Amino acid sequence: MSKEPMEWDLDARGLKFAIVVARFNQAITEKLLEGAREALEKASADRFEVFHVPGSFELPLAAKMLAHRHRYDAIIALGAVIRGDTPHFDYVAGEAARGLQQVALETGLPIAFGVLTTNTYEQAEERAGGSAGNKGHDAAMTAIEMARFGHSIAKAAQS
Ligand code: INI
Repeated sequence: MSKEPMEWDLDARGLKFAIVVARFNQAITEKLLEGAREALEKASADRFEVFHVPGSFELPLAAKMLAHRHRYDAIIALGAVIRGDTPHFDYVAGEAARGLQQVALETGLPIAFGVLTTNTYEQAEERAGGSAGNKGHDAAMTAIEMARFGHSIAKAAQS
């Protein structure tokens, strides 16, 4: 597995985003949000709006509701599912991943998966602005890249 940092040099001018954040494990998810905000601001995103939901399990429905507003070029979903916290880790993590992908495929709107799924709280901290970077930032950069991809395809179809 590559440990190389991904190369990010993206321009988000003219693009609009929704960020949907789970409040469960809020100390972690607010750091993911901070990383996502920083990435969008640095890339000069036109606008982004932040929405909160109770937990990661609620992210897919929230993403679907937001997708149906037709106001965004991409959605960034942020959450933290920690195995130590729950015997239903696999359901919450699995349904969040499956549901978000399903909404993206059904609506055609890019949805970046910024949901940490870790064994321990410490591992989540490492990935939320600690030694392993900030996965909220990475999810935002993925959302920018996929939003641009969508626009480039639309442009190519016109020419
Ligand atoms: N939600 C999370 O985002 N992370 C978790 O680790 C978690 N645990 O441990 O249970 C969690 N549970 C709540 C779940 O997302 C729903 O909000 C809840 O089941 C109500 O639908």
